[in-house]
Amino acid sequence: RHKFWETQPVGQFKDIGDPSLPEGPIEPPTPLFEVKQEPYNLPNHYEWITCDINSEEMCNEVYTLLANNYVEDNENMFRFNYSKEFLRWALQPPGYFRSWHIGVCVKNSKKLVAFITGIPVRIRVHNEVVNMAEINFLCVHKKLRSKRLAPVMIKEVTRRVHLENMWQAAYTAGVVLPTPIASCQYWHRSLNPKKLIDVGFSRLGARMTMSRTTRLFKLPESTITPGFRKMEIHHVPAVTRLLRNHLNHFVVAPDLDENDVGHWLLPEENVVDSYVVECFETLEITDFVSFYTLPSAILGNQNYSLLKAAYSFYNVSTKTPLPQLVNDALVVAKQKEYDVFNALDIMQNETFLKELKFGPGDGKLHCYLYNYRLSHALKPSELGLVLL
Ligand code: NHW
Ligand code: EN5
Repeated sequence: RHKFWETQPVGQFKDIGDPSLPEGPIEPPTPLFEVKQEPYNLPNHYEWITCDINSEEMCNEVYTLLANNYVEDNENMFRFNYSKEFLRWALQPPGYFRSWHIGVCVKNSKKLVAFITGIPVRIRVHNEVVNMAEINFLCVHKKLRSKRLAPVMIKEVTRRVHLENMWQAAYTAGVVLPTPIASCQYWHRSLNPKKLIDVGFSRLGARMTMSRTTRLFKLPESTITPGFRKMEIHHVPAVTRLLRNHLNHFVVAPDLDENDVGHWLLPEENVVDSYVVECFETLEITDFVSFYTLPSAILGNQNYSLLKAAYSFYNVSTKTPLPQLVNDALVVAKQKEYDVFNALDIMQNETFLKELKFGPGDGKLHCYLYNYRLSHALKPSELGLVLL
């Protein structure tokens, strides 16, 4: 069934539920000098490039490859449209390796036809913190599909991760592979229901009119939580303390320090938005909420070409009830003209999804670890990791 994945150190379907298999690394690290020193072979006429995402030209190439060839929904109506600013942010966290931004291009024309990336991350699994790579943006040009290029790309990124003495990875996908550590569901909260219905993202419910639907999803003009404000750099230590404490409650979660929080959570226009709740008297930070911006291209609609979507990122509530906090994020997203607010059923998100009128989507997101076995799959609520 899985000619490639059967050869890889990942949990295999046949091993599910086998109590004799220990939790932890599947293969031990090999001595660094034994890691293959040369890149894997590509088909004739193609070559590897290491992408400099800071170069305007290279960033454009990557942006265009993904805009035309990256992930679509099951009916090919929408395609993720990561912005260039987003890609720079996603690919250059503290300690990133340029060698993990890998392209394949045509030798003659230098046209980029495939891409895969890794970034370093510390991930805690139960009580153990492991240095891992987060793999994302695997993409093969539509015209080069089903030629077994993806396995070569995965082996090449694995080799380059090994060269940095890292032996585990985390990744997510909409497809089922051997074998998910958690299988999560997308939920969607309409902010602009008329547009969502017009473009086929959602449907008018049974016995619903457009005006009833608009009323159903109406939000207040402004946020209601006292002390709700945009996160600033001086909030980083407090947000880091809150977040580290919060992430301890999950079985798998990133281990973030102040540097990471500064990178991943300081607001950046049209990339990431974060809000803190500052106590009026003590100036203490009691809560925060964040979302990232990932529009989708609307394929083949006369009236609209882009769906503006916000995705719930990391949220922590200690004083403000989580539903109220996220409702304020919905209000902000609506003010900023997002069409939809998306969230997975991970962490404590189930405590607000129904109450805030999110509805289940038709997409799933499966989360995976490479070279690390878990004895049981997690419930989505046990997963504390959000990949972009
Ligand atoms: S998930 C998004 C992936 N990208 C897309 O869906 C974009 C649109 N699709 C494409 O570009 C987020 C192509 O269809 C792709 C496959 C490139 C997906 N993950 O070349 P072939 C990520 O970026 C397996 C992993 O002929 P193709 C996460 C498939 O099962 N494997 O197919 C990426 C089969 O293997 P099998 C996937 O359609 C994580 C083989 O590829 C996959 O032309 C990567 C077929 O290859 C997917 N999403 O290209 C793993 N989709 O065994 C990282 C298909 O079943 C692992 N396949 O025969 C960790 C590495 C680091 C370790 C460090 C220690
Ligand atoms: C790597 N980091 O399928 C990620 N999206 O539900 C890669 N559906 O938008 C993996 N099909 O349900 C990504 N509307 C895997 C996801 C790929 C994209 C995807 C799904 C997630 C999605 C929408 C549109 C469906 C269009 C037809 C959907 C229903 C919304 C409705 C709003 C009102 C309340 C009920 C739900």
